Amino acid sequence: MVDVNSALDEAGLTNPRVREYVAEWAAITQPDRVEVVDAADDARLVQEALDAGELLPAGEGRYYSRSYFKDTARSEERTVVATSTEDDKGVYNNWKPAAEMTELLTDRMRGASAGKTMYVIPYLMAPPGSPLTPYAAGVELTDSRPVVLHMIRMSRVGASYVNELEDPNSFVRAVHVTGDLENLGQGTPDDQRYFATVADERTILHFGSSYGGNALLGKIAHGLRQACYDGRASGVFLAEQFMLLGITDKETGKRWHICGGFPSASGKTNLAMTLAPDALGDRYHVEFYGDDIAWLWVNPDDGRVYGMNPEFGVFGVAKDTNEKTNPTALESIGDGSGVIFTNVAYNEQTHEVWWEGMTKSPPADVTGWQDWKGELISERAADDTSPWAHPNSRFTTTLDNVPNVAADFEDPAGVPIDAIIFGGRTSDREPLVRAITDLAEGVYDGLTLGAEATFAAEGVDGQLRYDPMSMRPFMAYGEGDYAAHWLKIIGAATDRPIFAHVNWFQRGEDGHFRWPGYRENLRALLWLARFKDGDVTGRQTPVGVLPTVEELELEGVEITPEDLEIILTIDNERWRQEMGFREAHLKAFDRLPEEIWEAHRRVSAALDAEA
Ligand code: GTP
Ligand code: SPV
Ligand code: MN
Repeated sequence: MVDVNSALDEAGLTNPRVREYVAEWAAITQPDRVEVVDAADDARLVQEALDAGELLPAGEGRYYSRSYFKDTARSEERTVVATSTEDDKGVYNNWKPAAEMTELLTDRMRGASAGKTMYVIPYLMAPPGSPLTPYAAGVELTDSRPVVLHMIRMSRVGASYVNELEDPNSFVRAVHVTGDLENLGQGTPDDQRYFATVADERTILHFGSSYGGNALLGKIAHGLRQACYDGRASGVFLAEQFMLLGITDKETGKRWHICGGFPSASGKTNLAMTLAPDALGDRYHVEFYGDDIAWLWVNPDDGRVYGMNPEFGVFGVAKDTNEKTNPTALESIGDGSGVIFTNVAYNEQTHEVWWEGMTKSPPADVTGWQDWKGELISERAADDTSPWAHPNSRFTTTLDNVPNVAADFEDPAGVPIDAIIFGGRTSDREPLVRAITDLAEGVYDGLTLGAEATFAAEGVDGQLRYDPMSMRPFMAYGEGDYAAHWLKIIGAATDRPIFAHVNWFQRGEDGHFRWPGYRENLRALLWLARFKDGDVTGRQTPVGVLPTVEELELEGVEITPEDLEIILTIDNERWRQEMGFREAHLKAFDRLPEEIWEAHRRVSAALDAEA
């Protein structure tokens, strides 16, 4: 039996509840060793991972890793939320009884870390000193060293975060066991994987993966799923799959903070890290706060909604990241950044990395290049056009590597939110931006967010589906109650943010994007900020206020007059058809607040009146 106590003593981990929890799970998973992790151990752990071949060198202070080829994205089917009351069952949360899931996962994990080290990762999902600290502490147990290295980049790691808790029991118990990846039947009827958040016990049990949100439990499982549940249980906050950025108008000194939800792999990282387009760069400065998660609450002192990013790093999609689309991201993964690339293409001789869209064409000299599976490009069949990098390949880097990270990104007070935006990949119907001033209509808009799914989840790429607030894969309880909680939290603010829906992804018949996107997206946000401040009036439509062509700052944008007109127009017929789909979508939700139905009927009636 492994000596848990001396490992905890050596690391100065004193919280008695944490010690009991570690001992309990060590007895179940039966590792050979126990090691408590601190962020300061990173260099040593990186070296160990290099020696073990888990990491490969990718330049000065840059690293490369591959995950098992059947383990490259979140598995939504195998992910469940478990509680002890069926009231928590929603349409999307794959609800299961807590007792059943705990028993099932305990069985799978029994003895499954034999021969391995159990790493104990005490972490905090908040800037230190945040008012939401009681919901932010956790301890992940994992048998994977690469997972430890990712957690050190994605969250704040050290024993002090759990030793100093006011209530020693207020930490999330997050157990990750990799399992025998080659024999888990991924994607077959015999799939052995299970990723469960036992939300009312604040316990996360993930078995059968070492990739991303399946394995870094601070991020999605705690930062979104558990926090979504805790936010409602406490009545205090919202936890959302949101990016968060700041914009400063250097001419007037005005400053705005905008947060918002786009489904996985739909542009949050790119927008949050954006720079002002060249033509506007002298006037506007954009600052980065967060790219994937925001927790929101109301500050009673000024009646405003505040937001913060609970993460410490970025787990960004590599595909199409380049000098033009996201120069900031490239800088954040440069030499000495400590970045870890996962599942991109790798050159074993030069240690370079490459992904689709990093440069126009792949390297001409294929010597040494391997695809994400480790197969040599030079040995590919001539007709093999499959991508070199996995479409969900990613880079992991810390927030402080992002050159335009906001000076106050770690301010525990958070930042006041001016606007909440929703957006997704929608190839028609959704205009560039439409502003929504009414709270219920804003929440309704989030609930009816429709988008084409991406490779961030297994097996759903390209399907059109509703994704409420971009939380579909992370929803912890029923959608009707979720809507009510939104109305309650944002409704408690006396000085409220404006809502808006944005879309960078309308396409022409030939498939081209009608809007150039990326850095140009700032123009839509600037219009929204000005509209909120009353400096522009826009044009009222049944589905919100749209900018006029004159109001959008379009200097330097390459777009045809036809495309511009289409992205600033409401297709009434297409929208009225959409209202029927929305009705069916909303009807599936239990206890949907009447305010949301009223908003739906108001928008419907306005569309009918204009038909
Ligand atoms: P998760 O980390 O999975 O939650 O994703 P995300 O929402 O942060 O997505 P990200 O910003 O990484 O973008 C995903 C993909 O969308 C990348 O391949 C981007 O190149 C592409 N993308 C982002 N913004 C735009 C845009 O404005 N226009 C177009 N056409 N593509 C974009
Ligand atoms: C997402 O899929 O939305 C992500 C990546 O942010 S993961 O951490 O794998 O969930
Ligand atoms: Mn995400």
